[in-house]
Amino acid sequence: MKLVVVGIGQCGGRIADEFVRLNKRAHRQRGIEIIVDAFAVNTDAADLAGLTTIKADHQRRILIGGGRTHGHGVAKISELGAEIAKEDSDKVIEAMRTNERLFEADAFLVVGSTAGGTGSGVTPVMVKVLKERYMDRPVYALVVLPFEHEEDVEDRALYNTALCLKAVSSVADAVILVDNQRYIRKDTSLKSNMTRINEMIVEPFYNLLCAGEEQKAKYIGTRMLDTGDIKYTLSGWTAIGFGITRLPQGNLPWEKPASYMRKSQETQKGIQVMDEAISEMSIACKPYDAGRALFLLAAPAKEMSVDLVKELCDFLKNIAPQAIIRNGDYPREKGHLGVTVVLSQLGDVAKVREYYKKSTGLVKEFSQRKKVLSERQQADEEAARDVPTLL
Ligand SMILES: Nc1nc2c(ncn2[C@@H]2O[C@H](COP(=O)(O)OP(=O)(O)OP(=O)(O)O)[C@@H](O)[C@H]2O)c(=O)[nH]1
Ligand SMILES: [Mg+2]
Repeated sequence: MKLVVVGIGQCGGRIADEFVRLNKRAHRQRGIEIIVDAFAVNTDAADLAGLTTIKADHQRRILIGGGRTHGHGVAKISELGAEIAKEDSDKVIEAMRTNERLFEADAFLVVGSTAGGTGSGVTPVMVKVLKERYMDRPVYALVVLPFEHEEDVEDRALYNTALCLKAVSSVADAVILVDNQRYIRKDTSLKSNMTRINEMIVEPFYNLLCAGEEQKAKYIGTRMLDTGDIKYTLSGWTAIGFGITRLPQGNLPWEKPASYMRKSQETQKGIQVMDEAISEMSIACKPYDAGRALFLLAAPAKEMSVDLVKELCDFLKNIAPQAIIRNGDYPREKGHLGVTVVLSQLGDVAKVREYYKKSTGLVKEFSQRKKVLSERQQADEEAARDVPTLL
């Protein structure tokens, strides 16, 4: 599957940058292309300059709202981000049109944070505009939820998140939820290491996007997972996860287990890795609530059997009994066994519901704050009424 990636705001731009690196890796290691083009869109010029891999021209790193923000961002005000996006989205579409190969893309992926003003405000508008312009392509959103400590100290982070989730879910074909907090569960030192977190966010997409793009027969599985399967599966709230394990390298006869043992070890390993993928999903969710799901098994051809695929299918069916499951095998990994899992059409995501709930109180508070501010301004003007003006 080939994507056009559009990164919004600082977080979105950096993750789009990471997708470009993933594409370079696919090219280098496998000779295939998974990203047709990538763009970074921001209201902040310095953030755009800080990217490293997206082409450094004005058609790829696009500053919007320059007239209003003078290139300094929208300071967390998502409403301003959305207004700017409505005015300036043409700039992005124009830039995309300069790429004649854009139509080779199977889908668009718009990426942004839900807490940032630019990410939360611009992402839903961008998705809407792309859907209107390219009606025959799905437009997916990947949105990054804030760390807990950000929610604790800044109620704007919560409020922006609720606004963004509501808007983006009403326009995107699927919303892939990525919870920053989940990436530091095992290693809190990662909190300050955004690059590492971003690598972990994009990693599950590697095999998923590559599998359907393979041309050589030896890299095409018994059941190839292609673009059609992914498009069918992605719908509504979505989570993605990836697990991997190194396979024993024993090549000498006495290092090889007997075939009956090998088979049960193989199945056990496969299930273990799938279980890891599910517990490492990008957002905490209940597989039981998924309406659609897919999994991709990647391993050396000799390590994959029809039985293993069947066992994995049964395992997933067991925990996601309501889901229509698509699956595939990808004979590519050397010395590793990897499983990618996507759970989609999630009926109920507790975290999303929590954001909506917590923000209802804030709606009143923010409009009250706005009112107080304008009353103060009025009082100031009133007090200065009799002072002569110099201008
Ligand atoms: N995973 C990840 N999260 C990030 C990254 N950069 C920022 N964030 C998160 O994104 C949120 C802040 O949003 P930003 O993307 O910095 O803000 P913005 O969209 O540029 O909007 P403004 O700066 O308000 O105009 C916070 O929750 C951060 O934790 C990143 O590179 N990776
Ligand atoms: Mg910013």
